[in-house]
Amino acid sequence: MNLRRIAKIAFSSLTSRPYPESPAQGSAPALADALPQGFLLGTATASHQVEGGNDNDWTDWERGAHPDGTPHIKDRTLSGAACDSWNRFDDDLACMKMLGANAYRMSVEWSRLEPSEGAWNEAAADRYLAWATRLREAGITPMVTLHHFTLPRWVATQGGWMSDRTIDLAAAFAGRVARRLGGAVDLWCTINEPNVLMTMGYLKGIWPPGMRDQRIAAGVLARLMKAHARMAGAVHENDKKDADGDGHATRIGIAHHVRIFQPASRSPVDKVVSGFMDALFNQALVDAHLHGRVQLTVPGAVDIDEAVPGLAGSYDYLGINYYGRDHVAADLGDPSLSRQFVPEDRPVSDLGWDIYPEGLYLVLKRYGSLGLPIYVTENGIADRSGMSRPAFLRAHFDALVRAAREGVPVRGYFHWSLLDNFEWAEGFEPRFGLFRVDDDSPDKKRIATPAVETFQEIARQLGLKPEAP
Ligand code: IFM
Repeated sequence: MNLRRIAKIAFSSLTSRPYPESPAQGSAPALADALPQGFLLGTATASHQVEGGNDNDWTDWERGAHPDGTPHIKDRTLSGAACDSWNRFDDDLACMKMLGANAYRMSVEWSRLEPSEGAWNEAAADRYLAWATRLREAGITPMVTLHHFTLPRWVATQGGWMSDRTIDLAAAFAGRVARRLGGAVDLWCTINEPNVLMTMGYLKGIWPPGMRDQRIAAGVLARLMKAHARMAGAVHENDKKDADGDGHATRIGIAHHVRIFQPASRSPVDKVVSGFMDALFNQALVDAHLHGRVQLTVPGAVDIDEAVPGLAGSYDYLGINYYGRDHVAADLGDPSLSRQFVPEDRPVSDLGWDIYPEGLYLVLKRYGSLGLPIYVTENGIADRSGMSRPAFLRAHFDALVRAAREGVPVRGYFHWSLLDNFEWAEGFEPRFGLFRVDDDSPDKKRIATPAVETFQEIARQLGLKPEAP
């Protein structure tokens, strides 16, 4: 056991200040002055959640049930045709233009591009390249994520992220995509939310492959970090084309889900447990870039401290996915030694997530001095009525602007999501889209929610020009 590290985390948890509830008051800053030239304002999606017709490790999982009989997907929906974005790029592009967005974060589906080992689907690669090219022509910068939770079946059956071989396979895939799309793409993201993938798939068993094992989970997170380093290297090697002529052919980072872990009480035990959650979930991925080591510690269970070649300095930017806050109470009966909850008096989303815009400001301030540009690669709310999203978007964007004003090098904001889509184990019930997708209409009509206007206002304040529908 690494006692020094354990003592360090415990000490800093006990001495850190409590999180404030609400922002310091001040006048709303003028956006164009606060944010840098070229600030990216966009939306984000992921292939499996929007494209439809995918066949990967989720496809079987969606049909299955947990040992106690509860279905893997809460509302029993299948991703199926999803938003049919695979066939409706024109509609999606029209939505982006209507928003006035100048960026779009999308992912490419490994199982589509490489349906079996070594086989390459040129037609699918052509389509992704055409999308990236069309985005660019429309003045919309594409950010391409290479791995957003799903694995081809043939990778999953070889052990997926429990096997070291997947690191080699993912690096080869990344290099190939970079060669193919590099002429239109400069901004890349290796892996979406390694910490969430670890938690849901290997600690809680809610996602494939349904494991619940702390040691396996930690091993998976370590492997994802190694894969990130190799994938980033492969993309730099294979994408030498500077699509926008800004002198950078490739900028690659990671989309890191950062949460606020608020001790549930002033008890030192709650504070220390929150500190360990923070160290494992939030800080480990940032330290990996700073020190080139994967360091994961859960007292009594996990103790990984390993130097990884290529990891130090492997982020050209830090992507932050921010959704909110958990209150954390010690619970020695739980494998994570804690219980996370949201107090009853808090405003919450349809998924019961704490709406805490101040947290975005705090997270940006926390990571603002790493010397890395920061993109908010995701931020959004499950809001079926669409009535809470405008205030959510405005409050979070204000938090971002406040951090930028105070010197944080924040270079972009991507709202999750462009469209209502397949929300993994929750199915289609939660709605995150700026645009609702009408499943009853034959052409899956995209319908603007009230937050489209909020987004357009922000776009106009940045000098962008939303188009009439
Ligand atoms: O839908 C997900 C996305 O795939 C990853 N980040 C969080 C979103 C909302 O849960």
